[in-house]
This record gives sequence, C-alpha cells and structure tokens, in this order.
Amino acid sequence: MTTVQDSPTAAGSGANASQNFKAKQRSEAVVPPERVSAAVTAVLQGVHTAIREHQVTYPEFQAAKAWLMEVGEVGEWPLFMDVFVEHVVEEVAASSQRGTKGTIEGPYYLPDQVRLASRCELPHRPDEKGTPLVLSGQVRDLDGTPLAGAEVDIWHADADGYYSGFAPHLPDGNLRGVVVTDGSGRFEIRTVQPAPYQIPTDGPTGKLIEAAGWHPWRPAHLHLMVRADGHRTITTQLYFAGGEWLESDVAEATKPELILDPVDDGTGVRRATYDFELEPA
Ligand code: MBD
Ligand code: FE
Repeated sequence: MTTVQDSPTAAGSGANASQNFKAKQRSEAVVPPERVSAAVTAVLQGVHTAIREHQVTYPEFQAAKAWLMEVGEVGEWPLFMDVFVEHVVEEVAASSQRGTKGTIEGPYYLPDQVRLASRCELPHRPDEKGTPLVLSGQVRDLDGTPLAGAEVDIWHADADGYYSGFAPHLPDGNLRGVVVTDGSGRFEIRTVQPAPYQIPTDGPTGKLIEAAGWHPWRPAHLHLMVRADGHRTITTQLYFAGGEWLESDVAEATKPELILDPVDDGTGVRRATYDFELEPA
C-alpha cells in the first residue's frame, strides 16, 4: 500500500539533501576577513540596490523573511543554491580548467556507490521503466594517453525524474555507480534514459518559481564525476539533443559541448559515446 510517507515530497528530498551536504562538509573553508567583507558587502549592496530600484515594501520584506525561514526549515538550501547560484561558481572555476567541460554538481550526488566493471549495467529495479541507454567512451589525459583504472562515477534520475536517496520509494543506490575503466581507459555503461527533472512544486523553491512565473524544469541529464590518479577530477553532466528544456534549464547548467545525440541501434537501445579528457592535477 502506498502511504503518504512513500511518495516524494519537497521536505523529504530537502531534508535528505541537507543531511547529505552537512555530512560531506567536514571542515569550514578558511576565508580571510578581507575576502569575507568584500564578497558579503557586494551581496548586501545587491540586495539594497534591488530594494531601492523596486521600491520593496514592508509586507514584501516580511514575506521574503518568511520565505527564507521556510527554505531552511524544509532543508531546501542545497537545492536553491545549486539551482540558482552554483552555475556562476562553476563558471569561475572553469576559467582555469582544460579538457572536458565541467558543469554544476547539484544537490543529489552520493559518495561511495557500488564499484562496477568497465562494461556494466547500473543497479536498477527489476521493473525499471525507461528506454535502454548505453553510454560508452574513453577516459584520456590531455595528450591522448588512455587512463586505465579511472573512475566514472555516474548518477541520474529515473524515467519519472526522481533520484535514489532523495525519494523514499526508490531503493538505495538505484541508477548510481562508480565504473572503473579498462586497460585502454574505456567504459560501456548500460542504463535507462532519465526524464527531465522538475524542482519540487510543494516546497519553497517551487513556490518561488511559481510566484515569479518561471518554470521549474531541468532538461534530462546524466551526472558524472570522472577521477584518475594524478589528474584533476571533472564534475559534469551530459544532456540529450532535442530534449525538452535544453534551451531554458532553470539551473543554467547546459553547455553545447555536453550534449549527446544517442542513436537507436535497431533493437530499441539508444547508444551514445562520450570521451573525457582530464588535465594533470
Ligand atoms: C538536479 O537534478 C540538478 O542536477 C540540479 C543541478 C539541481 C536540482 C536538481
Ligand atoms: Fe540532476
């Protein structure tokens, strides 16, 4: 029987995302006072400017406070920050990164997933819905040297747009795995086509989006973190040509270099290739 607790809620996924974030945030970054002052002054000046330019009223100011409180109570800060802010932090980081393009990590990465051989199928439910999808490719150094034993850590939403670990009806580890490349740096991962992701409409982030008349969608995507000894880890996502919301990702995290164009192999399996190039650490 399906109970209320079994269906995904904003509070459920938000609480899990907040807990997960706190667990991996082992130590506070040490930021010198000059830098704290410069960045926070700029942020506050932006807020002050918005209030003056838009003649924000007391009721609007109080509504904003109530909304900020709710984001914390429901645990949606990881979601909000990664959707609306992370893409600019990534843009700054990307300016000193060579090789395959990165993009935002988002709030739904979970470490320590099952390790899988270079040719593998991601863990899934026996009745997992969705069009079969095979992603194959090679991990290389910038000079073209294949990287054997590299890790392709992959996670993605299911055919309904939900992530395991953040939706109570999904088994732990579903559609997540750490794939280890073979002697020539190659991998071949069988999974299912993910659906576009919709920001939960029942939480404060979704309510803000609705109140502003925006849309809550991200295009369908695969998340990847690619690691190899002596190389800089790349965190990225791969999208699908022709997919809905590609041109209007709410998280502004698409890049033209990150779009797959899978082809049906004649058996109903969609196949795509993507090679990753990592720079030296
Ligand atoms: C996602 O699936 C995601 O990738 C990001 C960046 C934000 C919210 C949900
Ligand atoms: Fe995602």
